[in-house]
Amino acid sequence: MKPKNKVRSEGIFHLTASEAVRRFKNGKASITVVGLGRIGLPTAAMFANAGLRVVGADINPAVVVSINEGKCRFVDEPGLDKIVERTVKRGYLKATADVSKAVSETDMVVICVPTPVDHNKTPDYSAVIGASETIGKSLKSGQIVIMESTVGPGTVEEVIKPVLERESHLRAGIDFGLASCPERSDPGNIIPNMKTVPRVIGAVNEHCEEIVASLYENALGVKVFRASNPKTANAIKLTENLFRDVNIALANEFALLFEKLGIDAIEVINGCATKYNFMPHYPGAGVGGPCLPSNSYYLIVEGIKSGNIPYLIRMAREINDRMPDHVIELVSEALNEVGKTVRGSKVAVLGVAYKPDIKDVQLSPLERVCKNLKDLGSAVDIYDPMFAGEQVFGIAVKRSLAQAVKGADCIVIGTAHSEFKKLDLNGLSHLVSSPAAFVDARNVATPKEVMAAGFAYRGVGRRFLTPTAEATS
Ligand code: SAJ
Repeated sequence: MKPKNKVRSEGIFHLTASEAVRRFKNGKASITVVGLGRIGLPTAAMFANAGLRVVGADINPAVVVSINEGKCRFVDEPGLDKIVERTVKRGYLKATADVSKAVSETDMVVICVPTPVDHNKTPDYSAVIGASETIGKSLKSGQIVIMESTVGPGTVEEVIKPVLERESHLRAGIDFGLASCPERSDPGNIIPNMKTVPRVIGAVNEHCEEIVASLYENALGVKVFRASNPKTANAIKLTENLFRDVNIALANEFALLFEKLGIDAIEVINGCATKYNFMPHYPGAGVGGPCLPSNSYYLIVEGIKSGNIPYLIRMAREINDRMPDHVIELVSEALNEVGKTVRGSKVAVLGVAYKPDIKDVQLSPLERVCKNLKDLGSAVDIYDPMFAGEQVFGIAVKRSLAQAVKGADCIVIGTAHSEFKKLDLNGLSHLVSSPAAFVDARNVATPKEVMAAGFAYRGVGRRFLTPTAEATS
């Protein structure tokens, strides 16, 4: 049972939950969102869209300027641009580079800064610690701080809380409120998710939980799962992501196994998916993005500190991180089938984003695929509709699929962008340097159709038949 703290007069933390929410709704209370990236900007926009006064604070002046012009840089988040434009125009959302001033003039602070892992796979909390130091210096009694950034369980209680208390000379749970509400949105679907996906909230005490839960329920209209404390809320967020990473690793392990057994892993998984309690996950080029490749290490670090080092989630990371190497193996096999080698071949990589229809290459496994191909002596061209004409991984992305494929000895499907789900395989076969190879690392094409178009085919987890075997099968 969390200790009930005494309710005092000033500041929303010292009001009843209903009074606090009323103040936000009638504009007498306002919110600062620190960090206006792919989570922070939608968070600020959605609170502003609910009629709350929001100040978005970011250290990047260019981000501040563009938002105050009503612009949204995330072209792949449907609906976000219109909400930003409308809420800025109506004065509900404004941006500033002065975090301290924003904190001193508002009532609640939501932290949405990045929490990456460094090259040693060690969580890098410098951004959240830096933000907490700045916030702490301006923190007043009665304010509430909410951590939406993903951190290891215990980090809010053991790292963020002491920083806020040290810088503010205030006490969490007594003078100010502190809660975790880990972000749970799917990049590319953030606005719909923020309207429908329940939020998990864990606060330092019951009163703070009541205010924060009431605000998210009333302002954003979402259901709230009330966790016992911030540590538990962060454990829930990490568990759902690590569950996904481990299951993707299992799918990748099935793919590697079934390829050797001449069994089509996609057919197997789709068959399994007909059973009511099977959750399909699919093999591919590997696991990328700002979340899954990093989240495991937040928990692994806590495990190492507590003396219980997890095995399965570490093994899953190793399996997923190995998939780009497997893609190279498939490219080599397919090129060998047409008498070519990786060295000296031209490879067209179609899709480098870490997942379909999103403009984001953070920790994309295709970076390793492109690098390894170049290291092995291939000439690599890229086409990705989200990056056409731009530089990605130090490579100029072609402006069209045809430009990338022309004269290629091998085509690699790296991302399952919608555009690649209806490829004109016969048309491509006239553009490539025949005989050519086709490696599908995201299982968007049908093996038989690719082979019928004259390519030497390989796919992650896919069953394939070489032309001679096809003839006799
Ligand atoms: N991937 C596979 N096989 C699968 C699913 C995904 O190889 O069956 C790969 C993707 O290609 C990608 C990576 O894994 O490279 C991550 O895919 P993802 O769909 O999990 O995409 P994310 O990283 O944007 O995941 C986010 C996460 N949201 C948060 O962390 C708040 C995740 O928890 C969500 O499940 C996911 O969005 C979603 O689909 O909502």
